[in-house]
Parts: sequence; structure tokens; C-alpha cells
Amino acid sequence: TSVTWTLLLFVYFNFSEENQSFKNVPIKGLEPQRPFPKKFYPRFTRGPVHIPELQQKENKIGNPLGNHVQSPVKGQVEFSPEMGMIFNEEDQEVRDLGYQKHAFNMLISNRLGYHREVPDTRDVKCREKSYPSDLPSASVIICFYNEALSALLRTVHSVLDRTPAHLLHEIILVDDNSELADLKKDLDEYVRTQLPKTTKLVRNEKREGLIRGRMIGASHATGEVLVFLDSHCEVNEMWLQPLLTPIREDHRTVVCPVIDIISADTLTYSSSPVVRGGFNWGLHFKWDLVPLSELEGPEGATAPIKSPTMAGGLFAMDREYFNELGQYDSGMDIWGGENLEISFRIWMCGGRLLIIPCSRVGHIFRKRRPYGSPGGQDTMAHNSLRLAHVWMDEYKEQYFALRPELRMRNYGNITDRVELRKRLNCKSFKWYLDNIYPEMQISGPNAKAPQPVFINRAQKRPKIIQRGRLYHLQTNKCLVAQGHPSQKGGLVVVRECDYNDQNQVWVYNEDHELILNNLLCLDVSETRSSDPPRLMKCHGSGGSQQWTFGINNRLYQVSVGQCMRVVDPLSHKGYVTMAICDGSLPQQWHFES
Ligand code: LR7
Ligand code: MN
Repeated sequence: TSVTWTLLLFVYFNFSEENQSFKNVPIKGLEPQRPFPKKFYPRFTRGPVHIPELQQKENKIGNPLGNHVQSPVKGQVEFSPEMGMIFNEEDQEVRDLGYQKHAFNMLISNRLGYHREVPDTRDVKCREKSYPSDLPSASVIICFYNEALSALLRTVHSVLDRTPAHLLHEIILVDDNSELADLKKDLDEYVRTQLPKTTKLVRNEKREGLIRGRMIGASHATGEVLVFLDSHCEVNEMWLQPLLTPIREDHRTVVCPVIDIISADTLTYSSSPVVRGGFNWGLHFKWDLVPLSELEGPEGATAPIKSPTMAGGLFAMDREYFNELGQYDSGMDIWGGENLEISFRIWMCGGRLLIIPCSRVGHIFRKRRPYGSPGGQDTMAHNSLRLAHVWMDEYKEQYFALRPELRMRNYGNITDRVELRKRLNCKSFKWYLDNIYPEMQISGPNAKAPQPVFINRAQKRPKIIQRGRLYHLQTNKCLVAQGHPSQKGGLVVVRECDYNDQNQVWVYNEDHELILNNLLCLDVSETRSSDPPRLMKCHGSGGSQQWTFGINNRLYQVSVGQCMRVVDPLSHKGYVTMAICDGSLPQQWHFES
């Protein structure tokens, strides 16, 4: 079957010397949606600058952004935990809309602008490595559907800022028929006027999904190597050279960077442990610890690691090899399954898949996918069925044992893919399991659901900074659980302080968590920020459980961008709520040891 896609290709050539000098400054009307005080945008100034609007706010309510000044590097805005602070309804709207449409904090994303420094998360030994000078050139392909403009452009600029020009053949943006009108108009103009002409924008006339989207992107590419990225990434220092090197040595090597974590709630960039890709019999991707055997050797922690599967979004592959190996299965729709399909295909058909610890790329990890498929189908099931029937031989029974309802489900025509497997002379799935993923046998059909890469709490106990009472200055009362402090979802209120009561004792730790009586964490829903704070199980991934103590005795919630206040200081009920930080008495708290 041949599928025809009608495309509109927008390649713009009117990039002049003149606008090159403004290249990195957002142009008028194109600032990230709903600009934070205009002056706050990234500029090429060096050293701290004085920002009148900021100063004004500072006088009124204390420095609204903590100690956050322009960083000396390229005039980028320096990240601070209070970056998501809400000043007015417009900020609130950007934040709430962002969660709704993109499932991450768009207010912070917009304020960060299109450039920022990220911590160099590589092992120190990576810095001493040198790479060949004659590496192949790369076409970076970024598919997106309804992406937040600031996240997309930060992805693009991180590539432009941190890739040597001679290695970056082009960037191809594939707009998968996004429905956000602003995104279309603004991006169009931005690409045309602000980006080098080697950044191209391709538009799908109808929604294709990320799998066919990437195939379309690849069909426009002319670089030697294809590099795929999601549309909400930030590449780190020296990210590309370590990926290109093993491909230059053997064009049938496919490589992935280590995927660092960008928090959806705070946009904090943090390091991921080096793990490798696996899967369970439900055909969900999961991360596995790297077997010790893989970690031995002279290169130690910096050596490439063989990975049974890839996460899917971030990898590099020789362009000709991508075509030889059968690109992707064009019968797969929207989202899901293609990562296991290409992983099995790489290993079973004579290639190999490596994770490169010295290459690091951050990705915004969201708690939910903010979009569905056009017809509401479960595309993950459809795509998984196709891959099971083409690649898994008798082991597809393991999948059906978990998903019996899919046994009779129609999965379309797979003749082309079955032929491809024959033509490429690929090995059996049993060979793959025995040689590439021997651990799988042990876990069997009852393997658990996938876990995201969040840093393993078991290994890391946050240090306690302070232990004491949360005292409300205006009412002379203390913050306590309304019910029992072990009750999940329970509200907090202010009550008479009792200095002998363990149930009034809070711990504040280096992860900015507030834990009552060593039991539960103070938490505010990121999506329903009008809900009052509650006690919840500590999840250790920041966001809704991150609090800072700031100027004017405020108690600030990092992901909601607001301060905690007592609703009615005269009421004996003692209810608290989140509100715009204004430095007023009801918002003043003391942590007392
Ligand atoms: O219809 C669509 N059209 C698109 O162009 C749907 C999505 N997309 C774009 C989207 O804008 C994004 O840039 O495709 C990209 C991936 O979609 P996400 O970000 O919603 O996916 P994800 O990060 O939740 O999911 C992971 O698994 C997917 C399975 O199909 C893809 O392989 C994603 O690329 C992959 N992401 C990663 O591997 C990043 C690390 C995550 C982990 C673990
Ligand atoms: Mn993603």
C-alpha cells in the first residue's frame, strides 16, 4: 500500500545579514505569549541589569523573582524557584491554559524565553573526551502538534546554540497540522525572519501523528545523519558529537542520548541516572538498571551502553540506514509503539542500539498526554498489535495473555512489513530475547507498568534543613492538619500552637518539601490551583510539593506561583488558601525551630 501525503513545504530564503544580528532576540509581537514585563526578555547584555518594572514590583512586594537577575551568559534569564510567580489574572490565565493545553507550566516556559543555560549533567570524564573532526552532518527533525511556542523555540535555539555549525546541516520542523492559530502565525514569522535559512518548516495538511510525521520530516532531510527530537527538549553541552561518532564508525549503529528531566511544573533541568530501555509484556516501554557487565571496561561510566529498546523520541541514525531499515511502519497512527517496533527491528535485522552517556538532552516529562487521536482511538493498542504481529512471532501470545480483548481486533494490512522483515533477513524474536534482553524471561508476563525516569527516592534521602512549627504571625496560630496528620488528602488549618504536640511539627528539607509529623507532604494541585493545600503522600518529584520561604515572610508554592494565606484571620475555622503574593499580613509565616 502506498500512502500519499499532501504537504506544504515552507522554505524561506529571505534571511539577510541585517536581521542576523537580532537573531536571538524575540521580535515585536512574537514574544512568548502574554509577556512578562517586556524588559525581562533575553537580550545580549552582560552582567546584572536593572529592570525598572521589576524594581517597581520589588518595592511593592519585595523582589518578585527572588534573587533572579539576568545571567552573564548571553543575557539569559537565570532560573529561580520563584519564576512562576503570579502577579495578575493574565499570568494566572497563561499558567492555567498552559496546563490545560500542554500539561506543563507555560508561564515559566514563556518567562524563560528561548535561550537558557542548563547544568552540564555529564560525567566529568566526558569533558576530557575528544571527537573526530570529520563527523557526518546532521538533520535535526522535530515534529510537533499544538506545542507551546516557547518550548518549541527553546528546543530549536538550544540546538542552534549548542551545535557546531559545520555539523548542523539543517533543522526540519514538522507541524502536524496544529490547531492553535497563534502558534501557526507566530512560528511562521519567526522562522522566516529570525532563524537561519537552514531551519525549515514543513506542514502536514492533515494530522498524521508523530510516526508518519517523522517519516515526512526524514523525506525532506539531506544531511547524512537524522536526529529526532521531541518538541519540548533542551540539548546540553557537546550533545551531538558523541552521538555522531559511533555512527561514523558503523552506520548501522543507532544511538540515544541520556534523557535528562525537565520538570513539567517548574521547568527545572536535572540529571537522569544512566539507565537503559526495556519493555514489559503489555508492550510498554520501561527503564531498567544497567547490568553491571555493561558498566565494566576501561571507559567506565562514559562508555556506550547496549540498550534493548529506546524511549522513542530522541535518537540519531544514519539517514541511508533509516531508509534501508524500512523507516517506520506507516500504518501506525498518532502515538505509541513505534519505539519498540524500531528497537526490535534494529536488533533483529543486524544493527545495534546504544545509549551514549556523554550525550545529554533534557525533555519535559508530563504527567498526562494533553492530546488524543482525532477519532479517539487507542492508537497505542493499534500500533502495538501491528508490531506484535510483524515482529514477535509466538511471543505475541504474552501480549494477548494480558490483553485478551485485542486478540480479534483489526490491525490493518501488515503485508509490507512482513515482507520487509523477510527481505532484510531478520532474526527471530526468540533470538532477540535470548541475546539482547535475557532479563525478560525472568520477569515473565506479569511485568509491572512502566516507571518514568524520576530520580529514585530510595537512593536519595533529602537532607533536613529545619524542623519546627509553621507559625502564622497575624493570628499567632500554627499550621496543623484539620483531621489526623496521617490522613491523605486532609486539609491544613491554623490552630492554637501547642509546643508539646508532635502533630504540629513540620520538617523542611533540601527538596523544598514541607512534611508534617514525618508523615505527609504539603501539596497543592497543579491543575486545580484554586483548591486549598492538602496533605499528600510525598512524591519526591518537586512541583506541587515544593515550597520556598521568601521576602516579607511569604510561604511560596513553586508550581502554583502563589503564596499561602489565612482566608479569614478572624474566623476560628482557620482555613488557608493560595493567593497572589502581596506581602500582606495574612500571608506572613515564620518557620520556628
Ligand atoms: O499527533 C501527534 N503529532 C506529533 O507531531 C502527536 C505528537 N506529536 C509530536 C509531539 O508534539 C512531540 O513533539 O510528537 C512528539 C512526541 O509526542 P509526546 O511528547 O506527546 O510523546 P511522549 O514524550 O509522551 O512519548 C514518548 O513515546 C512516544 C511513543 O510514540 C514517542 O516515541 C515520543 O517521542 C516519546 N518521547 C520520548 O522518548 C522522550 C522521553 C520520554 C520517555 C521515557
Ligand atoms: Mn515528549
